Amino acid sequence: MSRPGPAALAAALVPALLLSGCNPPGASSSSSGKSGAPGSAAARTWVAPGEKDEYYLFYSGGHSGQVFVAGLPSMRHISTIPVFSPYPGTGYGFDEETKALLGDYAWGDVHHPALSQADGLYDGRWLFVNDNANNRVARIDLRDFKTRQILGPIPNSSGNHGSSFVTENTEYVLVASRFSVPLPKGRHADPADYEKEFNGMVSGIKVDPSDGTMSVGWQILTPPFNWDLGSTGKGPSSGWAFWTSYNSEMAHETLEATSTQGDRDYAAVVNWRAAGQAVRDGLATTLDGVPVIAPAKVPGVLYFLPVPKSPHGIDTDPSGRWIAASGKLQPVVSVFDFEKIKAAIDRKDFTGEVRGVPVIRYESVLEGEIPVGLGPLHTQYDGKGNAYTSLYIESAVAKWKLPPWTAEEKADLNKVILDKIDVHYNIGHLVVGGSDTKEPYGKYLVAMNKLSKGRHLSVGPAQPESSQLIDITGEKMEMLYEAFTEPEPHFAQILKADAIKPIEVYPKAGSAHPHAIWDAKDASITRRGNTVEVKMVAIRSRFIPDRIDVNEGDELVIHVTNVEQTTDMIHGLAIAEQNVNVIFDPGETKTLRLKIKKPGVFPFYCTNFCSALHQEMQGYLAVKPK
Ligand code: CUK
Ligand code: CUA
Repeated sequence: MSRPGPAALAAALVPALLLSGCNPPGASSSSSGKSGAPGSAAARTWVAPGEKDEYYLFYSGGHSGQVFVAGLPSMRHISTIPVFSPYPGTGYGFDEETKALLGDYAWGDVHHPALSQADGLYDGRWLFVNDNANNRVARIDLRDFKTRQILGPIPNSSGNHGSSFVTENTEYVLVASRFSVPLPKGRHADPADYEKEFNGMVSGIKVDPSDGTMSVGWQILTPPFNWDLGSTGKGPSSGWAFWTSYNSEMAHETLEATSTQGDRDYAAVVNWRAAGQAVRDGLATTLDGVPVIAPAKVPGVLYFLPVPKSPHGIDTDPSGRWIAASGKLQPVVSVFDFEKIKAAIDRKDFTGEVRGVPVIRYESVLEGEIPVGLGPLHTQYDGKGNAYTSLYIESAVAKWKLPPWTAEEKADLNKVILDKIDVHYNIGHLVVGGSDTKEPYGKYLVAMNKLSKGRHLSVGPAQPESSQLIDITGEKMEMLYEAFTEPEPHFAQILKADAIKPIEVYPKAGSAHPHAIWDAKDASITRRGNTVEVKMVAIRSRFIPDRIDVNEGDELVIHVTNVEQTTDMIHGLAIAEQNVNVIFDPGETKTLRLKIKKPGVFPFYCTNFCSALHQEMQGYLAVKPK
């Protein structure tokens, strides 16, 4: 008896794999004539040595507190940008400036990155990210991929999940509270009095157009709903923003059971321009130093819109007219027409109010409920009239057609569902490049899956998350590649590589650091009382000075300038047994400060392999006992 050879086995396997909805790696599916691009998936994701990717993928690192940068289509991890957590790899959190950025916190929970925009398009200046845990927002500068500001904890706001969402010209980064707390913060109240004593908040974080500096512009008080995901308007919805909530029941115990009793939850429809105007008109009250608007007293800033229950996402399409909201516990996406929302507001077509906030009539503004599948979360757009919704329970992405629909489609909205693709496993967010702008790139979709369940070499019981790259240029979506990611991506942004031009060195000419020195002869050690201040130069392959003498109990301050002006020529200063690890990019000056607590001689050395004599780049900190 002969056994089937490998070729026969493969032939039997291929149809099975195709039936299961996923292509074997490297398989060409262009034979179906429906996929977008010619060539095998392997060829289309291969970026040869020396070549570069077409797009940046910025994906949030969840509770790692970081942002990861990968290239598309290769999915290769290029860089880690530390934001809310120290990162010894780049010395983040060890020098005085980044220690001050981190403040009292050693971590954060990054969920939603948002690229800055000008006229509804990415302008390549900044990336904003939220900290769900400690109510903060950070700004990363895309000139050098470094965190430059962390704002917060934001007053009167708790659980900053509903951010960051950037307005069309980066006037604001909009933020909504996931958790409600008694206000002002610091006041104690019994959680049993949740409905009466607790409040939620929507905040407009103002962004200075000259340098991106963020400050709290205004806040709108809300009932204690749990605000979740949002998006901003454009076109007809310009000046508006939207969030879904879960728990409109205002329950405080065992949310899993009680918060899912209602048939519908509410979305917030916020007129952010009107909110800014209300503050300028003196209609806000100051609470914890911030202007807070009570919507019952300032009509026109906040409306509620019923949405399918326990929703997780609400996404405005590139035209700004269609708004898709989905409820995890209902297998549909509700599509709303903003023209109708505007008209309903103008003619006061309300079904009632909650704490003075009008509730818009659902039926008046609904365009249709699309039966996408089980567990719909987030929707993205390709700019060609198609929408893509992640289906958490089904582990799939559904592609569907935006309105306008034909009469026949309207009569049976199953007909607008164009395609479905399986992902592995349990997708949370998904991203299409530029989906939140007027002009999406519409080429790739990245599915960010919560579980990988053994699709990689085993690394023990804790397994990484899986992200999958899908080609959306054709009629049918096509799986191209799968990469494994550090915990835990929630959302991402895709930016065309040529939209930015990061700097290669910090130029000597533009150095404004007050303690920068560019010449070895300017190196110095100065004692003032018990403080010893050192100005040091780092250059291949020496520290100047390379000997520092201090006394036990002194305060030591070292300013180091890496005087290199060559790309990627990095030095680092580590001091043995002093918890010092500061890293300097070419042309960068950093300051570190330490209290000398013990006598002895402590070698210091360069951490970054910088030349053939890198190992020789060392010195001594000599400490005399008291
Ligand atoms: S998310 Cu924050 S729970 Cu769907 Cu935007 Cu992952
Ligand atoms: Cu400088 Cu190694």
